[in-house]
Amino acid sequence: MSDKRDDTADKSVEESQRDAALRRARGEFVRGVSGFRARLGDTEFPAEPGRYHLFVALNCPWCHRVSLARNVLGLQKSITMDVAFPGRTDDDDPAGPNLWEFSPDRRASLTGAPLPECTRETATGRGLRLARDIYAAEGSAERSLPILFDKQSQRIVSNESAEIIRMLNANAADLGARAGNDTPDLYPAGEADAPLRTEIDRLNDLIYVTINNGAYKAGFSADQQVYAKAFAAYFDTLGQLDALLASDGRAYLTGERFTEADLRLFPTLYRHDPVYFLRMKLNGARILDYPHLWRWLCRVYALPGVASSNSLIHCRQGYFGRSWNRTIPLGPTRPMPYPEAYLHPELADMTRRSSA
Ligand SMILES: N[C@@H](CCC(=O)N[C@@H](CS)C(=O)NCC(=O)O)C(=O)O
Repeated sequence: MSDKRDDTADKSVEESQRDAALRRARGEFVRGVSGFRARLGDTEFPAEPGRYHLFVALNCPWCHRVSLARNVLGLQKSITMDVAFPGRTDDDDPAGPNLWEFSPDRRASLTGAPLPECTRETATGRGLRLARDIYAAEGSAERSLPILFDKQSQRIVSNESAEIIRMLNANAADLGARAGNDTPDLYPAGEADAPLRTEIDRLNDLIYVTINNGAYKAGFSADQQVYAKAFAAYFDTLGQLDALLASDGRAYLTGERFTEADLRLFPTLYRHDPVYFLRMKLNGARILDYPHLWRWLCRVYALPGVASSNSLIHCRQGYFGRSWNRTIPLGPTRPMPYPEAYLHPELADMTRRSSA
């Protein structure tokens, strides 16, 4: 009997939950839907500097969207942030497995030491260990990150990254964002910008389904057909995006401005060569093999606040730390280790020449 529920999902934000249980039983990875969807900027949650807080894990690509938006909009002082350990709780944890925890003393097997970016939970005044308990305080059984939290009312505003980045951008000035020309407007609201928004929406749909969530569909599905379909769609879109950038030498996906479409593509491509190529079985090619996408990746990486919005050590620890016999792959190291390679747009030409 088909599950008619909720097929109105905005496919740039979440995937259809139609027959989700059946699809999961057949080995397809189906991502759940976020339950906290309030609006920043309305009477309940007015946009005020210093009032809001983010809970993130740096290995999570959805969290990377919000840490990116916080940095590129210059909201680091206005919005405080806690960072969970990149590996969730183990099977023998008294609270249970697979839970995000704020434990800055936990050692990373990759470095053999605690990770300096990790923090305690600092927003509730209770020093909670688990993100799950932030939800439990509101009677919710959810447990995902990121979370946008209101320190004043001690309530969760949103746990949907697509909406969090849109709201931070729309309320940037009231939140105390960095003024000035180098602060991007990720989703311009002006009448004249309607065609640009349409193009951003089109790219968001394509990139969410085939790249952002597509990577998980490939890497976490236990069905060969589902994996093969996701693999093909992923590299087909990479080809399309490389051709789009090549078509007129544009700097960013929609032209000369860095927009939300670029911000949402970056976390996946940043993880591709050092993590997803292996972990998600997306070994059809490296980003380095797409010369225009590679230069785009290096160009975005060089923007103010981008490099400091994440850490590949957290990504490697998070994606490999509890699987793969707990040993974490150290490559690639040629032509250069990562993330250093992102400082070298010219590598794409070298690769092309050497493979010619
Ligand atoms: N639609 C959500 C997805 C968030 C999400 O799935 N986060 C993952 C981490 S990568 C998570 O916390 N999953 C754990 C869980 O749901 O238990 C968003 O984009 O914010």
